Amino acid sequence: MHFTTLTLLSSLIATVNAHFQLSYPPPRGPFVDDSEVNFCDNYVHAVSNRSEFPLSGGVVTLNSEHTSWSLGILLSIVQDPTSFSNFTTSSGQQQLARNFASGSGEGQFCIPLDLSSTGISGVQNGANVTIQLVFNGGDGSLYQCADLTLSNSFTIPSSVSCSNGTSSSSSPSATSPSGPQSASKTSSTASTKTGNSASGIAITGFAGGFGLLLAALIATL
Ligand SMILES: [Cu+2]
Repeated sequence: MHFTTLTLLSSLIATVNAHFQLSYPPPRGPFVDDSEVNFCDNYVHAVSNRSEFPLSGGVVTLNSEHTSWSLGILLSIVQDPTSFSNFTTSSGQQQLARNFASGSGEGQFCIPLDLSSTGISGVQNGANVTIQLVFNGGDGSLYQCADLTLSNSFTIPSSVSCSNGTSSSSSPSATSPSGPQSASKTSSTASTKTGNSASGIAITGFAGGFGLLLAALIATL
């Protein structure tokens, strides 16, 4: 009985500790917590309504639910990338639009993503590309994807919240991904910012959900 209870509690804690959500550009589909350990949050095909994204001066925004994490951003120029192998270079390494770097803190983060400076062949005005965020907050690698059409005239909409944040770990240190593949490029020093808008809602929601689950569990003992 006690062992079972502990096991249940552990799995509950593991569930409510998850994860991260890509906010901008919009992901392939609505966030599915349990699927985020899979390729593209288990959305295996590119969407038909791609998002325009600036060739230079782009940003990615996300909500982190972990206090300490790493993030790298993979890029595919395949029209309908359906597997991790579509996000590799000709030599089989991860094709990185942004090198793995560490971040700290929960809540909203705004991360610069200047695709024009990646030097990846095929990254040009009008190109259809897909980015895949690889996030690890200590419970394994998590994945979300966004299908984009690149534009040299498009700018990030003002509705995308990339301000009112305080600078956090202004030059994230480069880390090696824990998987068998490793980053092949040198570290960049772009900063990440963290804000506090909206993050409280998500965290409160999770905490509340956990409390209810815990109460339900205790009631069954
Ligand atoms: Cu998590």
